[in-house]
Amino acid sequence: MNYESAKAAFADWGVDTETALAKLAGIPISMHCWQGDDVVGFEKKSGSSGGGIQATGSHPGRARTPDELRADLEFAYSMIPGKHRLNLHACYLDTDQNPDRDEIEFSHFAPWVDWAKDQGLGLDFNPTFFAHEKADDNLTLSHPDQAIRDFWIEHGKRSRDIAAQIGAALGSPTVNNIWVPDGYKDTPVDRLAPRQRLEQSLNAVMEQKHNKAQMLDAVESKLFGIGVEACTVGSHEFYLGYAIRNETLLCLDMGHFHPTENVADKLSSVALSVDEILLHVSRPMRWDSDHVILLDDSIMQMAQELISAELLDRTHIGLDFFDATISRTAAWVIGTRNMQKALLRALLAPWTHLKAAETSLDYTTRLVVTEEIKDLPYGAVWAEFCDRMEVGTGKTLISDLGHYQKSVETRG
Ligand code: RNT
Ligand code: ZN
Repeated sequence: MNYESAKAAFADWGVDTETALAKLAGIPISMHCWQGDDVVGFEKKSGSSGGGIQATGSHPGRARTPDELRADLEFAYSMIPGKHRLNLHACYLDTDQNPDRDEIEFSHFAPWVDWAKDQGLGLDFNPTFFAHEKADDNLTLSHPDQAIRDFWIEHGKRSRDIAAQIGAALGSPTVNNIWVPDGYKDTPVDRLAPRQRLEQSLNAVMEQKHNKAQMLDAVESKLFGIGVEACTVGSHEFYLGYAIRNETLLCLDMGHFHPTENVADKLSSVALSVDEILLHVSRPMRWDSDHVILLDDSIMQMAQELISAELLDRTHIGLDFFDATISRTAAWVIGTRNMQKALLRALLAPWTHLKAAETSLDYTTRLVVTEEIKDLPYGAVWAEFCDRMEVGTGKTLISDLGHYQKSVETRG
């Protein structure tokens, strides 16, 4: 079906495809740097990520340097319609120096900022509280040893400063998201003390107030990770309370809840208590396995909530997955486009009609409509969007992704 017929099909339902396309073009997705190199980073030391997260697979082409990662990102962004953001982790610094985590400075990230400026991208940031000898016990900000806590507090403070400077340099607020792996493999006898320590450490990290036009604080909860199955110090309840009391953003990672929980359902509730939300859109499979996101029900429900509850203006959409068994650039492109496709579908839904049916308790109409609109020609509208944004679809996309992948396979 061509775009004009698709436009007419949606118009029949009272939906204007042009409005939807214009809205979609203005929704930035924060693409995570760590899909490009399997969460390794560029510190001058070797080692795996630790902290209960792990990229598995050995597909050729992993980016080994900041230049390689930037080249891969440029390619990926060229395959994704619209203007987006990059989510950097502190361990992705770009410098000849070898600062420890408590020594990082803005200058270590300046090449990223120059590049982002050049590319017209916004940047987000994350302190890295894992893959370090002082995190080997899976305890950082909640560690019983004050010296270890102080080390990580310094890292957290510096990250916020760096994020604020990045935001100032780019003229767009940098979301600085704190996730710590802290937890216990086996049942702790005291769950309160580590949570009190985490809270005190976070307070120390956040002590300095920053201009919200430059930096926004976010905190990310988790149910469990590998090696911390019995208790995660920064649980959902912990951070929900923390975010409300301290007026930070709350980060909801879709892999950080019980598998039967519907993370989309949390948005509207959380939105009543916090001003802004950060999403880590991900795909858990049995656990926090961080698979590339599909255009599946969980992602579409998330997009529906954002549109139906009008939460787009207060939600920062970030992605969080890492798959090393496939082309890493393709993983970025497929996942980011799927998030956009889900948003497009939600933008094309006849919300007024659906909400009117629901308010009048006419659940039959609601069900007929939600099921009938599944047959509408979303593909033609998406193809038009890609066309206008000068990015390929279908076979062109497949061959472009394939060509690029071939070009990086000699990396070794
Ligand atoms: C880990 C969290 C966290 C990380 C990144 C690398 O379970 O989801 O967001 O994936 O910080
Ligand atoms: Zn996450």
